[in-house]
Amino acid sequence: MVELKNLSTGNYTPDWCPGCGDYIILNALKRAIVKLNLNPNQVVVVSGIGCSSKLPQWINTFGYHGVHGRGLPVGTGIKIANKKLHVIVIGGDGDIYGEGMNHFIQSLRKNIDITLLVHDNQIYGLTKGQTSPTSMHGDKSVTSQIGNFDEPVNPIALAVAQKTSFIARSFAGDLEHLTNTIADAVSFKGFSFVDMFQPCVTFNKHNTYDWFKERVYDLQKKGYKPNNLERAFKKSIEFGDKIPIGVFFKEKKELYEETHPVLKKTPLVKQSLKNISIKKLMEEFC
Ligand SMILES: Cc1ncc(C[n+]2csc(CCOP(=O)(O)OP(=O)(O)O)c2C)c(N)n1
Ligand code: SF4
Ligand SMILES: [Mg+2]
Repeated sequence: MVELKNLSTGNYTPDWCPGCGDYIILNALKRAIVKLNLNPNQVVVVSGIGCSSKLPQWINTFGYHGVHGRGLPVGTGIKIANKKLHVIVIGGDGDIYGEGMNHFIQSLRKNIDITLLVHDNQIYGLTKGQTSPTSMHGDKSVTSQIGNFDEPVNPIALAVAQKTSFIARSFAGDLEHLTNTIADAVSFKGFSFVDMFQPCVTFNKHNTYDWFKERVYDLQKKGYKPNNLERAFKKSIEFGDKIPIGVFFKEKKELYEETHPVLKKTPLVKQSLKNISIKKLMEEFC
């Protein structure tokens, strides 16, 4: 079993607000890595910008804290360069479904073996509580003083529409469910996506731990089988007095990096440049 060093035992501690769901997600991710017996040097955690995107700073794997909304293309690039690594992209609802929405959709349709974990607190936390893509219709915020006019983005339904190979949702108020769902997503061979309800205790006074606890139920405990797209779509639009968590859909598909003629041989970083003339390449592209 590997032991993950926690930077918070050193001079630094996360600066998330006390009670923030980000602490629980960080804890669950570490537990999942230990559960899968992964060596931290086999794992890269990539993020964008936001409270949630600070997570790579607090885990002793490789990490990349990038620019807003761009975790997915960076993670895709890392996987293409070295398919032996476990790549985990994390971000907030603003980061992935707002600034990074185009990358989100493109990633859902490309079956690269990376995991996307979204801290969905239905608010822009870091910038002090603006309406985000998943804020509920009618919710008030500093940028929606008379209530949000828009319908929230439904990330699970979007993933179902793209037949994404692993689609799940979990909740930071249930550490065991979250740990197991993250472990299942990371060990799944193919693009795996987990939307995670993550209460922002400072700026989102509507979608609290109690609010979710009254509503969420575990699909798998109800005997739901995640092998049918139409059934998955029906479940994906259920969001009211009852809200499903668990695996909505999963299906093994051809992997991009195992099908592409150049990538399938060996990881790009291990391929020789001996017979390649950089000068010729430069001439071709300049
Ligand atoms: C291109 C760009 N636009 C806007 C910002 C300002 N900004 C920083 S964090 C953030 C919102 C982050 O919200 P979310 O992704 O939901 O993360 P949270 O803080 O809620 O975890 C914004 C708009 C930025 N840094 N870069
Ligand atoms: S502002 Fe919200 S999301 Fe950010 S650290 Fe505080 S509780 Fe967490
Ligand atoms: Mg957010």
